[in-house]
Formats: sequence, C-alpha cells, structure tokens
Amino acid sequence: MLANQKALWIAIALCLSTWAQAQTRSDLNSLNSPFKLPPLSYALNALEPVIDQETMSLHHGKHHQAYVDKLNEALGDNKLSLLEILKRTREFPASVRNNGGGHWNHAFFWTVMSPTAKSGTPGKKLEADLIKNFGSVENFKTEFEKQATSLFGSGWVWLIRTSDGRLKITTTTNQDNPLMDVATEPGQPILALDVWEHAYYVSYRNKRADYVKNFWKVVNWSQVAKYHAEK
Ligand code: MN3
Repeated sequence: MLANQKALWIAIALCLSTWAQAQTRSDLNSLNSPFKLPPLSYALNALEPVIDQETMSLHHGKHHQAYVDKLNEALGDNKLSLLEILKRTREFPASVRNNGGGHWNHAFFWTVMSPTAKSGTPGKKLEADLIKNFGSVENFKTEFEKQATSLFGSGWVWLIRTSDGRLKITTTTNQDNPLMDVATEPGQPILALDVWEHAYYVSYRNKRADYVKNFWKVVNWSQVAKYHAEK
C-alpha cells in the first residue's frame, strides 16, 4: 500500500515536472479531451511586482479553470485534441470556440512568463529574426505594445510565424487565436499577451499601457525562443 502510494506520487510529480518543462507548441496542441488545468511552473507570487499574486490566483485558478470546465462540458463525448478543436471551431457551438481558445491561450501564456530574474534575452536566432522582420528588438517591442494598447475591448496580442516564414504581430478578440480555422491572420504562435482586463486590473486598474510595458520584465525568452525554433 505504502509502496503503491509512493509510486503514485512519483508518477504525479513526473507528470507535473514534464508539463513544466515540456513546452513545445505541439505538446499543447496534442493534449486530448477531457482537458485539465495545467499547473504553473512557478509560484503564484513569482511574477510580482509585474503581475500580483491575487491576479495570478484568480486568472489561473478561476478564469482558466472555468475555460477548461466549460470546454469539457461543451464537448460532451467528443474526443478531440486541442488543435483539432481549434481547426474545427466552425463545426461547433460558440462555447467550444470561446473555451477551447481560452484553454489554449492561457496554457500557452503561462509558459511565456517566468520570474523576473530568469527572464533573460531572446537569444541569437530569435533576435536575428526579430531584427530581420522589425528592424530591431526595440522596434518589435514598440509595435507589440502599440497593438496591445490599441486593441479595443478584450483579446490577445501575438507574435506569430506566418506560413511564408515571416514574423508578424497580430491581435485577436475574445479568446480567438491564430491557430483557429476562423483566424483572419493565421500563424504559429511564438509569444502571447493577454490584454483582457482580468489580466491586469487588480494592480494596474485602467492603465493597460503600464501592464504591457512591464510585461517584458517577465517574458521567458528561453521558452519563447523554443516556440520560435519549432516549425
Ligand atoms: Mn485571461
């Protein structure tokens, strides 16, 4: 009994640590229903002062959990991978599009952030590609911030790779994302920022621009570089 329990805990710990390191886009895409809330790979207060603990607790534990629960409910007996859902949102009720996007977007978003001290730099390959596509890393950041602050209402800002290999900054409304069949600017996500008010209102109130500017302090560049390296 005790040995079994120990084995179980080791298995759980392995699953958790696998998720924490796993991160490739295809790992996320190939998750199958019924879906589960992925654990964070850092503490709820680890992103302070950029993102406060209360925001992280609500955002991960309540908002993201609700997307997962409602997605499972909406899918019923349909057994699909997350990518299959995103590619077929037209076939499903709006709740699948909204909550499927909500689950993918947040699961991705948590991984592109890390505690301040570890955030690092884009690395040579991503940096070179940013310079090629935007002129400089600073120009890229300025353009990303501009789109993040000018997006009306709730949505997301993305750095994507388009099918012709260019890097591009795009926005989506609500919980849509560039992988969806309904995306007007499709591409492979490399970086994402949630600009729904629930992502920043506790600390920043109506000052979205301050939240967006501070976001760079917690960007997990080594993970973003992994997404960039992935085709
Ligand atoms: Mn959110």
